[in-house]
Amino acid sequence: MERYYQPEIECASREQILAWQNERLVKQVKHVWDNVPYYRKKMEEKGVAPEDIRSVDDLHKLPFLTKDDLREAYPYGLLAKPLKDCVRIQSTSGTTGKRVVAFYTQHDIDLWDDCCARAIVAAGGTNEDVCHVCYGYGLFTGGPGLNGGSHKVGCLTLPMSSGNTDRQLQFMVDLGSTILCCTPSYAAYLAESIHERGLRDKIKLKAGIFGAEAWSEEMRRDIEQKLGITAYDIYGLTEISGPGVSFECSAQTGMHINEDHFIAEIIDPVTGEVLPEGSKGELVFTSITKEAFPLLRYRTRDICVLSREACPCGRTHVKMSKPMGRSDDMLIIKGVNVFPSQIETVLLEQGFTANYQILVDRVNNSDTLEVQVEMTPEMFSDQLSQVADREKQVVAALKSMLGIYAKVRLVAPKSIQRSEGKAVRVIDKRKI
Ligand code: DLL
Repeated sequence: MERYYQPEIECASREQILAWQNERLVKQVKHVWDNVPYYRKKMEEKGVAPEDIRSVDDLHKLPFLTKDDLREAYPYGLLAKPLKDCVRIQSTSGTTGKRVVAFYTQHDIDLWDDCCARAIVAAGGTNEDVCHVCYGYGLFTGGPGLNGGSHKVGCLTLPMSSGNTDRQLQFMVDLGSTILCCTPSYAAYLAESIHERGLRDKIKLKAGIFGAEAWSEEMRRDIEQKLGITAYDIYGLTEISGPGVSFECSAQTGMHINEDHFIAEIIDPVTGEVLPEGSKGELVFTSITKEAFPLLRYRTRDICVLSREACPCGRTHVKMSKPMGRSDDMLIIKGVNVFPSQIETVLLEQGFTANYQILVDRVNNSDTLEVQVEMTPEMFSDQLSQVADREKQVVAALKSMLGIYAKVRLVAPKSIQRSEGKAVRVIDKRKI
């Protein structure tokens, strides 16, 4: 059995990590200045030149990049290498506006594969594993990223892509998949289907690597228990490469950011001010090793906390908490900030599964919030009065978590559409 593991990098001292970051940052700023006129102009407007950036301490002097910049510069405006040196593009789904495209040289793909390999190893993966990848393949980074990582680890890789649940389950059983990679909502759906078909004893899964969308600790426990696996979180975004920017280890208390490739900062999402370590705020990344699409100080919109507490796994790279939601996902209902993840936590604590939908509307100039959640089959066979009592309990629990009233509708099992990729859980009719 071989383990693809790089303790000299992943467990390096803080001094060593900083030395890598300082050296690579200086080089990267020069590369961008020389090759990306769009960013050079932004630096000039801020009165900063490459000589001003001598170490990570100078990072705050650089201008931010946002998704709007990426859209404005679409498609080639932020490219830092000639097209002849690029071998791949990937793209965001474009659900919140014009698509964003990211470019990769072969070197960039190798580094990305490496980051995903680290995630698979941290989940216990070795060359004896059968890695079942049902993130979407194609423009979405999920499938290609985990596929590349799985190859590096030497797993037998099943490039399933998403959808066709019957075929997923057949291959899972026939080929003895041991590691499952998909979105947590699809994992929950697969778990439900395995249970219904009585396949639990026929599957050999031991670990899951789930990410690309927010999921709560309660949902983790639910999936772990239903599939009999350990479920690990993985985070990333197309702009910064894709999955594997950070990943969870056996401690399951946050995701190690691959600091030899990415420098993370936490800023106040309103003022842009850099916040001290341990503060909650918006995550900003600077990629220091990418060649084709090297973004400096990219604002992710993801809200989280960074921690440098020693990790029992021995890895020394900084950990980020699960994103507590995106600053642009946050709903403002009757003037109150509501994150969908808070609602999910309440529902799972109350014994429901993650099959729910949040409907927001405005009636007579006042915001309304309705949460529809599926009953489990056991709840569905309860007396009507018990269902009404349960509804009241959820209303009270939501009121206590959010501070506002939410109408709750318990709906029949299987009545909310299942997701094979990222789940659409919020319908905000105020925006339609
Ligand atoms: O979702 C990349 C990815 C693929 C990550 C597979 C993990 C696994 P995008 O489609 O560009 O890329 O979406 C990026 O998804 O800014 C977060 O808001 C959200 N996101 C990604 N991973 C997580 C996670 C991929 N583990 C956006 N928890 C990010 C919560 C996540 N949100």
